[in-house]
Amino acid sequence: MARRATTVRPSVGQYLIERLQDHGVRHVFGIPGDYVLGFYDLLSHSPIKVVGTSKEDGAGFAADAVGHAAGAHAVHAGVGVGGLSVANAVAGAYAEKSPVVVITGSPGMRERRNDPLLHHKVRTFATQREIFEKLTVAAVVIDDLDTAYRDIDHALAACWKHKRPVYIELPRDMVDKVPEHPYRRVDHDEPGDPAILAEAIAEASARLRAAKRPVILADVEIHRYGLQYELITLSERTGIPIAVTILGKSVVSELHPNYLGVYEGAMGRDQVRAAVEESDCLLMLGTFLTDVNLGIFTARIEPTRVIEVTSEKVQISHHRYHDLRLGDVLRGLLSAPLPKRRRRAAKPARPRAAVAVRDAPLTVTRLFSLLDARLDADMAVVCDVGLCLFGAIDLTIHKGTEFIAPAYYTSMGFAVPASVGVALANPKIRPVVLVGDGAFQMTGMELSTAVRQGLAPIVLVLDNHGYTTERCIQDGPYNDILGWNYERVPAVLGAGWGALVRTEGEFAEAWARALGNRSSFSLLSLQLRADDHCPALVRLGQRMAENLVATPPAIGRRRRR
Ligand SMILES: Cc1ncc(C[n+]2csc(CCOP(=O)(O)OP(=O)(O)O)c2C)c(N)n1
Ligand SMILES: [Mg+2]
Repeated sequence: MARRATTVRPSVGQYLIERLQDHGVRHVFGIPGDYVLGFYDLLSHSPIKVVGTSKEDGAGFAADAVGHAAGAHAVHAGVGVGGLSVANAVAGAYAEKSPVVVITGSPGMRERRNDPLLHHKVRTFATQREIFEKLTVAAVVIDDLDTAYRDIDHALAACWKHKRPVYIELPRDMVDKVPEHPYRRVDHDEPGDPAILAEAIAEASARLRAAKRPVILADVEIHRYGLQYELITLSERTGIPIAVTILGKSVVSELHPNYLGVYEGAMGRDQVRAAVEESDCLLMLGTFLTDVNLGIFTARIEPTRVIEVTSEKVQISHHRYHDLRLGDVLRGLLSAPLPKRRRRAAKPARPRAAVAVRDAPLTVTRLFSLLDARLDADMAVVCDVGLCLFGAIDLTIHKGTEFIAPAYYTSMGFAVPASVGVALANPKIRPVVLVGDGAFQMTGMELSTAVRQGLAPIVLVLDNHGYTTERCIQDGPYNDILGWNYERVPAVLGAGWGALVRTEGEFAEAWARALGNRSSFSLLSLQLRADDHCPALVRLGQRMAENLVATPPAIGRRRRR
């Protein structure tokens, strides 16, 4: 991007709003507090929409979900109570690379003189910023009028470049102040060194040309940097098939003939595992080597056969190239002379039309088959942590970036609030929320936000009477929770539609009715046995139990209904 110089003299608050818009922010999620009311007033007179949530972590998950699809998003959280409530969601955005801007209104600079005990203060006025320094790539307090514009630009540029959260604290008496001096605005977007890029591309393409069984393993950074088109073009031009990790799932349409499936070491399907592990040149694009992505480290990938390209480095066997941008490397590979191979991935089977057996009790395996056959290109699967995440691995996502899950940081409570962000970011998409009963009890009240925003997610609550994922690792009474009548949530909220689903027939009927309900949310309370697991979860549970506890796994030891 070319440097552009502009002379601007808006107030600090107006400048922040302008720059958020420049970075594509269309919504700010959060809850007001007295220290931020001035900024809220400015926001409400701007094109940015303020979306009130029930709790700040809901705001954080909603913003994070928008960031998953290469958008920037902002969350407001009041100092102390609000800021610390949003911290977990911001930590997840950091871990999984999502560009979330945290804005905190705080006591004015004049009020801070003599260090008074003002409400919401934890230890000092710096405490919250110090905490957020650990959770973000830039944490600034706009306390100096001479550097205010520059500090805002610095934080937003860091957010955009690293696709990670930043923290901007706005003392309330700074919002309306206008800096005295004009400012030369600079958009930092420095290209990498062309000589390093050329050398990296030459080495990578020579390896790809020489390879007999090259495979691409694509992951999360392809979503975050919006490089889906480049990825699929590279695969189509060269005939190299694409496998993805669970965190990168849906980076390409899973109906594409070059798509292999989700790779997750020994936890995944054998055909995908073999293709990836037996490849003589594995091109890993934007990959995070996390325990979940690597099937709890059951992955067997030979480093000398790998070309690893991330936003931070290119590593080819033991050679490393730094200061390159992921997009430049992908585009460089696209223009490199690479042969077109005829060998293609076996075309993935379209999901078969699973016919519901009317009175058959619903099981986890059948639920995912029935659901797979019913997903379409206008739906995004927004998935929480638990059994649903492992079951969802095998769902067929029709378009790109329509599977959204915290598959590395794995914070429960993500999906319901995230679906609000997903639907607001793209109103043409209908979120299908997969959430366990435990996770629903954490943030399900954000359906209230969906109602206020006129959204119509289809929420599938997998009610297996507690923490089944934990039961797979180690069972005990601490995995039981209070049973709720989830299908009656609409009565509490005065909106939406709910159904209790015990059989396949009831699922088919409730799904059809939910599809037709475009005016508000639909909630299907899916009654499942506590000891009903999907195969991937059983494998994960065994693996984690081996790692974490001395006693053998307790799967199925305690039977529930
Ligand atoms: C915020 C948070 N707290 C605790 C955990 C640990 N944890 C992982 S899975 C799980 C159980 C999930 O229960 P539920 O949502 O009912 O899904 P299920 O496993 O039963 O399908 C727990 C407690 C977590 N990942 N995140
Ligand atoms: Mg559960």
